[in-house]
Amino acid sequence: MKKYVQKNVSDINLEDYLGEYEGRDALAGDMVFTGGREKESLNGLWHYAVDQYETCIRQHWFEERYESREGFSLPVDFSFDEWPVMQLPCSWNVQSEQLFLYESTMVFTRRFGFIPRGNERVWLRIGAANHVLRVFLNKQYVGMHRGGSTPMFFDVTDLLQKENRILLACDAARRPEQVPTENCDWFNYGGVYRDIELYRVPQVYIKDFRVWLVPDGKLNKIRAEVSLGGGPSAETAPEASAAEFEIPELGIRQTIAVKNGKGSVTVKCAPELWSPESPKLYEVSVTAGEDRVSDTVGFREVRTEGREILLNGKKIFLRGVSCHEDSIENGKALTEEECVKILTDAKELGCNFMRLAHYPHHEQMAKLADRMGMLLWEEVPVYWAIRFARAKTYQDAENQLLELIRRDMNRASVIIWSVGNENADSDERLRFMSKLAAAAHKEDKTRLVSAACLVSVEENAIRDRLAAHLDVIGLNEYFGWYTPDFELLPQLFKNSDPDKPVVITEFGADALYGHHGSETDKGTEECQAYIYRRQVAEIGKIAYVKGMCPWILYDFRCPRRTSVIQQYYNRKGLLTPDRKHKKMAWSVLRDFYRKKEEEA
Ligand code: GCB
Repeated sequence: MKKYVQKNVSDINLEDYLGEYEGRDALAGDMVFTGGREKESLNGLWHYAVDQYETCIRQHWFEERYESREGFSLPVDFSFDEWPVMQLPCSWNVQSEQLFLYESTMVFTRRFGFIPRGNERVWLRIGAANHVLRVFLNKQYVGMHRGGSTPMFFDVTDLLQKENRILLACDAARRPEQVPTENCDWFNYGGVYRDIELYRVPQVYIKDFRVWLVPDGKLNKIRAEVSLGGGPSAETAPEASAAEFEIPELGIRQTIAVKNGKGSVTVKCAPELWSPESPKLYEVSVTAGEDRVSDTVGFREVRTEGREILLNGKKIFLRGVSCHEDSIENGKALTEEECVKILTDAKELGCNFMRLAHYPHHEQMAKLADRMGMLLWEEVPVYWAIRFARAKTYQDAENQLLELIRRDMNRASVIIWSVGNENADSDERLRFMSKLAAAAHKEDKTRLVSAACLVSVEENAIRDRLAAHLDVIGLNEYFGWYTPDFELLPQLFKNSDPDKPVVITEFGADALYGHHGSETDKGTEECQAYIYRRQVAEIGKIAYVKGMCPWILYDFRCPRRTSVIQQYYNRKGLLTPDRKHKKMAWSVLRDFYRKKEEEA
């Protein structure tokens, strides 16, 4: 009894109540390949409570200290099974008006049954929770995850019972030291907004499985790499010594020798190549000991040569558009239908390329893009004024980048990893982002690395020092809008002489659908369409510009945008936020892309 009374007192006087949870982060190194695996879903109705003061983690609610001791019963500040319920995954802001602007901690809990099958390990995978998630299972702290858009894995083998209680404390607070930092140009949706699942694997299991077309210009070799996890104890190297790699449609069945848990093979073959026009996919699988995983994979090569981007050895112009993960009804928790609609709209616009800004979108986007034929730029939220000097912020950014790369490594649609957006060119930022670019190159030698850079205003040129570390230079420019003098755009192109391809990663203008006026009236459809006309006319003339993805496909929620035209939406969309109505600029871009396609 005494212990608990004292604990209570220490709870309310403890300043560093988060300290005890540090050091148990789920990281990229904990990820487990899940393709083709059976899963047990924990999606569904969860009890929830708004917990603004984080009393749950201060007071250790997860310990469930409500039993009576020596005749006294202890008061508690929670009643898990009597809390209201919410369907997870979701963005909580769009579940009720009361929660719309809530940006702090929410606690979720549910019970679930589990039937152990003996010799197995069990991983809890949560697709994403914004921004920090702390996980508790059966009265124990399991671990935490930072980064609001990438998946996390926890080994819960030793904690699971027949009847279980899981508790999730999801902290949506914006903080200066986080990635992204506290200030950004999109809505900060809170929640556990991607799938919550359990995966059973054998004691020795396939931890990672990567398959790609070797990018040596020959288009005739597939490489597969496999790594194993587990083993009789964590210290011992995994036992399996061989794995079987198969692509039945290509007649490939190849044994991979596995040493110290790792193995790889390069197979000569002639796959039908994947492209946006012909998105051919193959079933691939690997078996090791008792474990088997599979995936559906396209084979294509992307590389640069001078100022060209080559897809399967052919020059390509990226006819793109940018997009946020944001919907009126569902916030960031887009349904599959919504994702299909995004890709369908982009196709109708004439796109072969999309920029998924400014953070990793749901993995189903890349899977659908593989199927539907769309090239993708994927990005980590190193956005604006990140704390570049802080070592832990770097670690967080790099971990998010590696989680993204490992998650989408087998997606043919993804051709570019972006390490950030619009960061001012300081020495600290150069150190931070060049290291990040090197980490992306080291992890994945089959794709291009880029970043959306700012125009050098002093020189009106493409001069970002980070460009030396990138394969493709992304450039955000807002001539006609934030930089009203349009004449500066042709000047900028003349002043620049990049030694690699440039993609115009943003340009655009706000317009409220149905609001009409003259070409110079800001906020009208005419003004937006005029800016698009001028932009495409200039961009179309520049030989080193190898692609573009204007800002943006749909209007999106944004707390910074308060004018009568905006009403808390960024109105630079080519379509309205309900995805129903096209603004006039839509056809300007569509016509330009049609012309580009004919020229190709
Ligand atoms: C930018 C940012 C983007 C903003 C956009 C705007 O340069 O990269 O996140 O939403 O401008 O509308 O100002």
